Amino acid sequence: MITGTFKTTKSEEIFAAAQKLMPGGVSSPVRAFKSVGGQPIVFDRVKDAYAWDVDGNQYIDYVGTWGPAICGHAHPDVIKAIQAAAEKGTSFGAPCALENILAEMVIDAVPSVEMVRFVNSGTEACMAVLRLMRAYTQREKVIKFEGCYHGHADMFLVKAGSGVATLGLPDSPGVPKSTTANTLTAPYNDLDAVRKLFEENPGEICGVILEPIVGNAGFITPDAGFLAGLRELTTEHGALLVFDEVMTGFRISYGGAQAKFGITPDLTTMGKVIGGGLPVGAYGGKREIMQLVAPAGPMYQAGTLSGNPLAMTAGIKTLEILRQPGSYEYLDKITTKLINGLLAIGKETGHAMCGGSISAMFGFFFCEGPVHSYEDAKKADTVKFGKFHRAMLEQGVYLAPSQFEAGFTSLAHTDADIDRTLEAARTVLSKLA
Ligand code: HOZ
Repeated sequence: MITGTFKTTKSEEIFAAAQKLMPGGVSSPVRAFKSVGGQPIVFDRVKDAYAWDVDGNQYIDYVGTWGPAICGHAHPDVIKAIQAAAEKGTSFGAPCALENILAEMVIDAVPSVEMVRFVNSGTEACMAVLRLMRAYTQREKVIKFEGCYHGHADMFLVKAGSGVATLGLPDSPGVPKSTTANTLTAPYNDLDAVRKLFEENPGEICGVILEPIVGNAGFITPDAGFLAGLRELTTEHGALLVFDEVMTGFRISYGGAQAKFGITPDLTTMGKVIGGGLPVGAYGGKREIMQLVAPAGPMYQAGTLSGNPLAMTAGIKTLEILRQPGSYEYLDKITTKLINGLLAIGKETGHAMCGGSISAMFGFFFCEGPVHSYEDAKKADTVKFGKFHRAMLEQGVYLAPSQFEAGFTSLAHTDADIDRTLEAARTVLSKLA
């Protein structure tokens, strides 16, 4: 816990300079803290469940570099493996055996994946998967859900979550109308809306893509029967079901949300955890569909750094750690303790709060709830969230700087860390107006 005066002088200096050099002073919008007020904290280093800023403040970190750090930051086994791999060169641009190892691990773990293609980010994976959906079905329209975020490719910047929601942006300028004309949207958890879209566009929809648990509009879970209903509807209409598991893959369970819920999509996108903190994305699915990807088939997609040996190494080591018995039980235990504790304190201190967790992913809103959709999430008190966020920071707890982002725990978070976080929350919530 930060004691004494919370000083952020160096962070402020560095961020002021950054704003002259980079748009908004950042490399990715949510980091700028625009929706929570105050200046962003400039990080110096991270280790286990903690981050240290350039002023020397220490935080318990629930962002975990936006998901990859599920084993804890700078896990010694991951670092050692990356160092050894770096001795052999940082990029090959040629096949390497490490790709086979990670591919086998992903195929073994994720029910829908029979073949996989590695890329460099979740955005790339989703961009490619949509091309593949269209190539396979020879149909152009796609259904996505309001508040779901599938990276920043043009076709997906329609009612998107994450930074788009955080900044309250309309769909982005620069995206041609013609590019999004084929992107149809429905409210999350609304099967009737999806059914209607299929009826209104017979034989034209290539598939449905969604976050099986939403993490980019805050944390929103699928209602009972929603995923199964989508599986039925897509099959009935000859369309594909795609789970964007960039956040949930290897986080909700070793087989992702699809293993947890027992619903197998046709294709899956992944990122974050499978790169162990280095830039990796992937898409995979049924062999018959994946065989369309070049050079096996005609659907073109490529990448200079794809399958990079350092990134493959970090991913392999991370998955090796995660598959140790007890990992997910532990993650579930501490995350449940965190969210239950937080909601209980909210109640005791008179704040309307709702939220939940599954495995190592959690979220909460300042509203009565329940939150089933992006529309519901938008009704939460974001001003209060901003105040809570800043005050928690001053207590040494680093939460995602947006109401519209899920939180993440790791194997490195201890019971004592959760206790300290709840103690901080009590201090903050009992004073918060
Ligand atoms: N799109 C990420 C969260 N959903 C934010 C990434 C970042 O700012 O690093």
